[in-house]
Amino acid sequence: MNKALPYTFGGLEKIPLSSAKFILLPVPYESTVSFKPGTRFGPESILLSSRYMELYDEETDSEPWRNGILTLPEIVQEIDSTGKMMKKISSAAKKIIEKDKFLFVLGGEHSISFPVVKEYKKKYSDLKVIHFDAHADLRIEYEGSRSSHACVMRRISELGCEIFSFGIRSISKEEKDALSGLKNIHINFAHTCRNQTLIDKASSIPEGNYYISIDVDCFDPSVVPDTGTVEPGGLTWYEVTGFLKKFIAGHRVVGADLVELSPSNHYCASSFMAAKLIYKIIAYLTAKN
Ligand SMILES: [Mn+2]
Repeated sequence: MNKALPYTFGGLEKIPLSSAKFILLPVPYESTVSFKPGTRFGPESILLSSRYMELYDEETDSEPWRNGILTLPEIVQEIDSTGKMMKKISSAAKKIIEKDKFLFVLGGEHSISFPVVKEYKKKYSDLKVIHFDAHADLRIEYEGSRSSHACVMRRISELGCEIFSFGIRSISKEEKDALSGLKNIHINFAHTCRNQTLIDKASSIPEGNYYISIDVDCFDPSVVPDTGTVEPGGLTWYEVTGFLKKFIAGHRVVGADLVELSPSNHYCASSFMAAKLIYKIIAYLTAKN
């Protein structure tokens, strides 16, 4: 049912699930994208780019791959049924979460975060979400769909998860007005996330079990031009990694995803950035222990 991809993350050799601490699950799902299509090519492009990364991380002076990173076959897209696709993602996520592995999902569009967070929430009842994005993703529905990428954080908030969003610079009046009633959502607009100010915010976030969801459009288009819906005024590499390093050092993170990469054929910086960011997160998580 699932399709093996020609590449593994980092070009690493396949290892048994039992010896892997980090499980990468490619989910090339795309159905509700608003503008530029192509997020279904995201996972493969990340894996291809990741082969050219150094596996030694100079910042943490470590070799994160030695903790065991396994790339699973991709979940084949159900084009005609969103419900069917979400069920497939749920059951794949459940199997990994039950085994106490760190699941890192590679999207695909942002709607795939919902079934994964839902499964994590069953295991960690206090689950909270760190959300990097240009958009609030808080619509009740979008173009007739409640499963759209533009609604994903609204759906997650309905699970009862507290959400901390960073880099937001695109929000509708309706979403903004709804915020006063959505006490579990904390929005940090992009203009309040500049330089050290963003990094300092990491220490004010409460303790708990966290899931990190990174929509690559949180980055400035000069860093990541290849995404579904581009917004100017985004975050830089050092702002995001600086925050994550500090946050991970002081908090318990149990799972993550990186979504909305829509790779171009002419320019590979976005895919290389995505691959490196995933490896950096693994480096920060393993440097802690
Ligand atoms: Mn998003």
